[in-house]
Amino acid sequence: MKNKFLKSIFVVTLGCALFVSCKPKDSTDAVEGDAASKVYVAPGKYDEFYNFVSGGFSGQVSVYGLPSGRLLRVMPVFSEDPQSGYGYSEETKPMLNTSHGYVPWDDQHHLDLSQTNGEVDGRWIFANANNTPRIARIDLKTFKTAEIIELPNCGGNHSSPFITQNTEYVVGASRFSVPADNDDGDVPINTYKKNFKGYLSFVKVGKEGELDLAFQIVAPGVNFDLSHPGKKESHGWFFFSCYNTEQANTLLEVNASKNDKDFIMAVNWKKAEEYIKAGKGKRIPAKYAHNTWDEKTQTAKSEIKKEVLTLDASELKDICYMIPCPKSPHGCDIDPTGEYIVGSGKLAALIPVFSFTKLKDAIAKKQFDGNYAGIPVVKYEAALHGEVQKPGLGPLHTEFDGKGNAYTTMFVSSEVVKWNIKDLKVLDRKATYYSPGHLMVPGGNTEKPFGKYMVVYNKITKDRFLPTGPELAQSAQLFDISGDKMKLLLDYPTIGEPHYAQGIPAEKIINNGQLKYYKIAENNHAYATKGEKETKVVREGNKVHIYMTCIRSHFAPDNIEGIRVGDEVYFHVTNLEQDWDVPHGFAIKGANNAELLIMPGETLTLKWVPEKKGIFPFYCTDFCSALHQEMQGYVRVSPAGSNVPITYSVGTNLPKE
Ligand code: K7E
Ligand code: CUA
Repeated sequence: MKNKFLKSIFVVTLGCALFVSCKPKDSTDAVEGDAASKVYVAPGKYDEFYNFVSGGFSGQVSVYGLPSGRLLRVMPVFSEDPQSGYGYSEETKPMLNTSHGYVPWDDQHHLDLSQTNGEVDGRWIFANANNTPRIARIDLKTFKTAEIIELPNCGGNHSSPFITQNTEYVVGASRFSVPADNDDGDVPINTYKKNFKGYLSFVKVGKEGELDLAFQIVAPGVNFDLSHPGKKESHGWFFFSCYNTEQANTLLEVNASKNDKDFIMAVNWKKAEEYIKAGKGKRIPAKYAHNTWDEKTQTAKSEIKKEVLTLDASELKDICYMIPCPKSPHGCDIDPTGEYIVGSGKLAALIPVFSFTKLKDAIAKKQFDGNYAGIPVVKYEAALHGEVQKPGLGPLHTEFDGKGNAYTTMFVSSEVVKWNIKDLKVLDRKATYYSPGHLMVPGGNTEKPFGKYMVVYNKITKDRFLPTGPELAQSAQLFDISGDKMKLLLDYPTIGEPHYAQGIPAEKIINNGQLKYYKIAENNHAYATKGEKETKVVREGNKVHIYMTCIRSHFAPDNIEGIRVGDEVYFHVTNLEQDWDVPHGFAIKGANNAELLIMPGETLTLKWVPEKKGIFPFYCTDFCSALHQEMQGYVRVSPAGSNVPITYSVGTNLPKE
């Protein structure tokens, strides 16, 4: 008994000791004296950088200012947003359409800003959806999701949406290989090796940003994880990390961790383009949605595409090559010169850095070690520039500062490590709190990084902030990287689960035609009401269209009668304001969807099917003026079949004695 008690004390003490020793000891004094002044942005002053952060399982993208870490906005992309009505208004519902029907949620991991000549240009930001494979384009004039394209033939679009140096292509690929959509997918799961394939998608980006799935490369059924395009000399190539080269279909934590090396797949997409031009592509049936937002009609439409052009990587011998990479690589990052390819093996004790020049040489001299599923495997040493020795444990992602240095997050040892790209020497290491995933230097994956700040996105927060029950926010940590040593400046919580992020000098977005409001004269919405005189209520069978306007501080009409139980009522609400920052909201009692948040000059539609008779108040939800609380109205709902006539008015339906 006594013995047992002692034993348990011993276990507790040992446990504590372990816990304490795991926790970096300088957790609070890691911040140096002048940190506060470096992140202080005085009231009314702007931040220096925009920071776009993926929302992970929130499906959205959030926007922060740097260096303050202030949250500026959350932009709805792949998930419904009751706050703005995204996914609830009739105009926006088609944005979330897929070949599986309406999908109101996704898991959003990576972002990439559009580039011109290898530099971020502030036009668009692209976002991936991991679960139901999609790529979105967000317009940075309006901070609105402008387009979403679904990717057929794949599962888990993770290594996406990385883009080439002039935004020629944005890519995607299967993390979860599956049988192609048009193949018979009703096969035993343990026929993985025979029936499951990986598909790499090359989505062409047009002048106005329009997305078009140009072609897909059929690749072996492995897990494609991350990717990055070549730059400068290596422009024309794309590099994808892949794991599960064991092709396991169960218990991957064991069965996909057997091989000593997996691969980075190098794809010569310029060559692939040539094959497409030469007619080597094969059209196969596929079904995928392409959703576009039309600024003129302020309405989205969804189109289902039926075909895709494919190239087979094992038949066309010179578009894909495998570079062996230890061990279950995750991040695949290319330095600003385009010469160095960094693979981060989650289970590797070193970081391999490959040379593009050597890779090209090795391919020319056929220095191969056989092939993998018909794709030539380049000899490891032949492509290797060198290895970073003892960088830390669990390397995940690498960014660059443009001054010859790389920064790699170490998930297991909870630190970020700075090293020199040429001589591969570790220069500095700093603890992070805790278990970092991605990190971000503004422009850090382009040819021109702005190497002043670095943000590390941590997976585990534990004791960093006031506790909020079992669920804790994840956290970002801002570092100053302008000197030789990294300096921790700030911790701040984030929305959803942040994975990758992007940063850009604020003026590149501010000076790129930011929209302050929609011009009412240019509003070509099918149900726009451009002045109060045009307001009306029109019954078409059991459909009722309400052409409504709002302006400080009333709706027109605000008294509506003659609606019947079971009617499909469409409130088409136009905000007549022509001034920055004067949205109005619209909500009605009992509506089983959301509110509308209508920007100045915009029209949005809420569908409402009343299920009971009675009086239903509606009101403005956004505090817009001193008389905001007066901004309200009533709808009278009569029983089905009632003959109460349609009437509507504002200001004239005066009290009866
Ligand atoms: Cu490392 Cu999905 Cu980019 Cu998260 S992934 S961390
Ligand atoms: Cu309009 Cu409050």
